[in-house]
Amino acid sequence: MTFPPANLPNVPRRGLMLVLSSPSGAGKSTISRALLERDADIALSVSATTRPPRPGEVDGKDYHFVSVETFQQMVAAGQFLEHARVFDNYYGTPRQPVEDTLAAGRDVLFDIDWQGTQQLGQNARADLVTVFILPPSLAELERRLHTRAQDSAEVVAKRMSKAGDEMSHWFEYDYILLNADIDRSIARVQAVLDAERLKRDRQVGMARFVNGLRGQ
Ligand SMILES: Nc1nc2c(ncn2[C@@H]2O[C@H](COP(=O)(O)OP(=O)(O)O)[C@@H](O)[C@H]2O)c(=O)[nH]1
Ligand SMILES: [Mg+2]
Repeated sequence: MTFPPANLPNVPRRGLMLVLSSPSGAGKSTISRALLERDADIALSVSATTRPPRPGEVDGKDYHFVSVETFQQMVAAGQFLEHARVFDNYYGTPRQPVEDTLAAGRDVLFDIDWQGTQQLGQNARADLVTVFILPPSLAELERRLHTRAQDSAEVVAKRMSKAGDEMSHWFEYDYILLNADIDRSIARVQAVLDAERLKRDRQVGMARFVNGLRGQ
């Protein structure tokens, strides 16, 4: 199913920044992928990372895979909107593509952790909508991490041990989603996005439109 934009194209609105965070394996990537496929008005922010690519990951699409040295140069040059160390690697959101997407009247989707979410919140709270995704149980989280089978047992164990820390930040998010049924979760994130697009403050062209309706 394809969802239409929130309002008429001739009623401009401010773009928003939709953040999805979760512990590894809660289903965030699946939800993001589905959202991007169904909705032409939102684009993914492709992060830079120093972690090596997993099998099947494409440079420039899943991540910009960079060396630690390049990452540090980008930090020094102010090229990141936010950046953080997660597990043993660095991750950061390149600034320019986000600004370009918002300027073009589209929304931006971020798959970032709680540290990055906090940093974005400091600079752009009004444009930020944050969703935290929780697994239905710890056993289910572990099962998903194992069946993904892209990481070694050691990496899975490490991610499990970090899940508790990550989940402790649920309280900092606008929306909390328990992902027990993937289709339902996708529909719910879409519902959040649709509702947020309709917020009055984002509809910067509405006063003019209503004046037109009233013949003024
Ligand atoms: N702060 C921040 N976190 C990021 C960024 N990109 C990815 N992350 C987070 O880093 C964590 C690890 O991501 P990844 O290595 O792809 O493994 P995943 O947990 O299986 O998705 C996830 O929580 C991501 O949301 C970024 O640009 N900034
Ligand atoms: Mg991910």
